[in-house]
Amino acid sequence: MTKYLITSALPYVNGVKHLGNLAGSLLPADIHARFRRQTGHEVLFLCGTDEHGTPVELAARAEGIPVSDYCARQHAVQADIYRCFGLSFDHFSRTSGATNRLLTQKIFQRLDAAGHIEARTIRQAYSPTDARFLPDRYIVGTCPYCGSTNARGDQCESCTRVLDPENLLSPRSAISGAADIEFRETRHLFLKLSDFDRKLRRWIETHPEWPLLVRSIALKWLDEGLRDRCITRDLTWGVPVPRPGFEDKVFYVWFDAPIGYIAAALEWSEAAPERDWRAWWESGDDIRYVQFLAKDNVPFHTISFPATILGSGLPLKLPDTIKGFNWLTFDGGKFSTSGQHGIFTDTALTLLPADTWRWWLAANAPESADTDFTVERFVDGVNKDLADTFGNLVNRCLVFAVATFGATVPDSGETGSTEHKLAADLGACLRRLRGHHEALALRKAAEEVRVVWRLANAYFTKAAPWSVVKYDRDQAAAIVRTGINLVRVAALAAWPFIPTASAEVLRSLGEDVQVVPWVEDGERALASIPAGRSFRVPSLLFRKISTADVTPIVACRPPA
Ligand code: B3M
Ligand code: ZN
Repeated sequence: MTKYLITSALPYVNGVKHLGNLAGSLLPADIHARFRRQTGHEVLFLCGTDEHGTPVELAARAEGIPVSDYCARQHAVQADIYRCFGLSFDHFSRTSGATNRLLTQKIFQRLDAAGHIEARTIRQAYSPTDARFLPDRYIVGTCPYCGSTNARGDQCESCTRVLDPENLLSPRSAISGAADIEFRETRHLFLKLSDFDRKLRRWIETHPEWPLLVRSIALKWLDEGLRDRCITRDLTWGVPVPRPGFEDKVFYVWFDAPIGYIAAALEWSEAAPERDWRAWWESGDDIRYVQFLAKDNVPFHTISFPATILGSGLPLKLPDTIKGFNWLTFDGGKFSTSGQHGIFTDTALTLLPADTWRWWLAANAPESADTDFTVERFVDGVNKDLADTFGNLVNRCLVFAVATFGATVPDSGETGSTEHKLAADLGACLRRLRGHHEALALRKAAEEVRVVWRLANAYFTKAAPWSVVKYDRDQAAAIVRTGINLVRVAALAAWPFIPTASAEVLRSLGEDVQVVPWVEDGERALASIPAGRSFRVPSLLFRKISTADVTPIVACRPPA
């Protein structure tokens, strides 16, 4: 049976992430991992914090603590939040760990030995006041095209032109404001991406099934011609470059970050003797590797990381599928960590159960276009789906069952043609649901879960056991038995999306929640819970919420 290696893009360690980060990689990856486990596949689901880069270093400096302390603390904060969101990683790693450092250095040395690395001298902005070289985006100045005084060295946000820091008029340091910017020569190492042009194109062309978003971004990069990429930086925080003459430099964060996926598997493997990371990263057709990421990460995952792997000559897997996401916007604007705009994952958890957020974000995933989060749409959506449809189904079925027959599944009565028809409809629906999961179509999968819930509710309403019981108690018992089984199917279908609530329902029915099964045969599914089994009504799953439940937290949290 195929095994699934699943990774989500590694969130930067600086600052608690907002709902957009959850929606655009972490959550969809978790839903897929859960679906694959549910269908009996072996899964290795990996993630971790991306801990290098200038913003991380500056965040630590702003707090006046060592970067490593800052990272350790913020890693723990994020790990805890993701645990509360039910993200079922097999391992949540850190790119600043020793495993990733050693692996990154080894991969670099192999690239170097194979001739894919070239040293070049470039001119870089240096500020004597800051005593450091400044990355392009940390130089600000006046745009030579539109005159905006806040243009960054890499781009002017006012006129969107791509800039070179040397184009800026009156450049100054974004870190200190110092205007003593000079351009100094410095030696750097470049990964010769052009060496991989043909191989990458062939690889991407053999995957016509990839989402259009991902393919088009990757092919655009190839069509524009691959430019060699500088993979070193004049910084102290990062993976040290193991080459004479470059001792005072570290790798560019995007060089070591994706290697972090492999390092995560290594760490996972080292934690128990029966685990073997090679069985996941070095295997062939029995493993499918699926990556989840936001669209701005696509070039790194379709071009530079695959080039790194190919050039290393190591027998490591390239992804079989890359699922990219558009943006989740917030009230028509960008979610932003630095701009404090949006809802952050920690605050979200203090207000509503994780499943409430999970459901809406998955059901409205920014797949084919951006999704705009508004409080009204969110409240309306979760009330309709979770309180009125799923919660209502569970409650009305089980409350009526207990009140009429007691807290055991009644055994009298026979099911008939209505239930056969229901079983057939249910089976078709569950097969469609599997298809949507397999196609990584999140919204469609969520919509199919709604169909399961609606089918179940419609059956119960139409069968009306509360009327039938007045003249045919056995018939009412058969309806209730079917209803209880429908509640189970409704929870099973929803489990990848809302695992906490689903597990609560399954437990209340006396089901094992360690291994949550997948169901597809309608007849069998409706006869799964035997007569005589005791059950209970679970506590309220989803209360109705109002905009007042969400509004106070909007845009109120400072970046960590
Ligand atoms: N940390 C960017 C991001 O969070 C980056 C992803 C790394 S994946 C290897 O969007
Ligand atoms: Zn401009």
